[in-house]
Order: sequence, then structure tokens, then C-alpha cells
Amino acid sequence: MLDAFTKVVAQADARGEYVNDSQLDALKNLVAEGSKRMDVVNRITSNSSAIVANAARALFAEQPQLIAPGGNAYTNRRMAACLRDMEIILRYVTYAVFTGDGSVLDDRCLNGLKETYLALGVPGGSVATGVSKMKEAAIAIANDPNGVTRGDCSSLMSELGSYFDRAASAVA
Ligand code: PEB
Repeated sequence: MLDAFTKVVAQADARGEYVNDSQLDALKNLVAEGSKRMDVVNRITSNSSAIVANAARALFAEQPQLIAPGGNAYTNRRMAACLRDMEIILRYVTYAVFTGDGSVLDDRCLNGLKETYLALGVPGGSVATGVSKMKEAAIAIANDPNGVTRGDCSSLMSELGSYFDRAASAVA
């Protein structure tokens, strides 16, 4: 598990070089813009239940066969496992935004997840759809200009979106 800083150090060390100016500039910018990042993490974290529940509702509205008898989210046990999985993925996305690096998401959540779903008979494409619904909701909440100091959050939002995309494509 790396963060934006340890990633740069690991890459420099692999080449036997000092951290270079452009890497330092990028990290300096990450620190200068750090409050935005914390706000994003905070907003997603404090709205996580709504993000998960709404994304799941939208997924089941689009794919009602999942909750029909024989569907993969049929019975309370499977429904609970499904909501829990979405919550886990969202939690790891917040860790990735917080650290500014996707490795925590890859190493601790996505690695082997597709194979797990294959073995369980969980439809990975449906999980990916659920993840992309969480992406829309999380970006809408994190990028809401109301109640915060206004600033340009476009690159942070595309970074946030990329973690959801990574999760979706890992299981699709
Ligand atoms: C991954 N998910 C499930 C299991 C595991 C995971 C390991 C099996 C054990 C269990 O049932 O608890 N666990 C989960 C995860 C991490 C982890 C992400 C990362 C660290 O440790 N079913 C659907 C939807 C989808 C879904 C498409 C969006 O119809 C999920 C939610 N996951 C789902 C379901 C099960 C499951 C298990 C229904 C139970 C499957 C079963 O027992 O038949």
C-alpha cells in the first residue's frame, strides 16, 4: 500500500535517483490543494449510506432479475452481502482519494475480486453498474459548490472518478 509520497519515493529508489523537480512540484501541489481532498473524503464518508442505498436501489430498478427469486441479491442474506460489498468498495475509494494513490484499492479490495465473484456466481457486470452509480452520486456530492469555499476541483473529481472506474473495470 502506497500513498502519493511513498509512490514517488519507491519509483525514484527503483531508478537509484533523487526525487526530481517535477515530482516535487506535483507533491507540493497535492499539499497545497490538500483541504479540497479532505473535504471530498469527508463528504463521501458522511454520505456513504445514502450513496450505497441509492445506487443499489437504482441498480435493482434497472436489473430487477437480481432481486427476483433465483437472482443473486435474492434473500436478505444476499441483499445484505451486496450492500456490504458496495460499502466496502466505496470505503476503499475514499482511502484512495485520501492517500492520493490507488494502490490501497487495488491491493486490499480489487485484487482477486473478479475471481471471487466468478466462484460465487455474483454477476460482475452488475456490480460494475452499481459502482458506476455510486460514482455519479459521489461526484455530485463531492463536487457540490454549496457550503464550501469555491475552487477548481476538476482534477480531483477526475481522480475520484478514476478510482470508481478502476473498481468497475476490475469486476466487469
Ligand atoms: C467480496 N462478496 C461476497 C463474498 C466475498 C465478497 C468475499 C463471499 C463471502 C460472503 O458472502 O460474505 N469481501 C467482499 C469484498 C471484499 C471482501 C468486496 C473486499 C475487501 O473482503 N450480488 C448482486 C449484486 C452484488 C452482489 C450484483 C452489487 O446481485 C454481491 C452487489 N456478494 C454479493 C452477494 C454475495 C456476495 C458475497 C449477493 C453473496 C453470494 C452468495 O453467498 O451466494
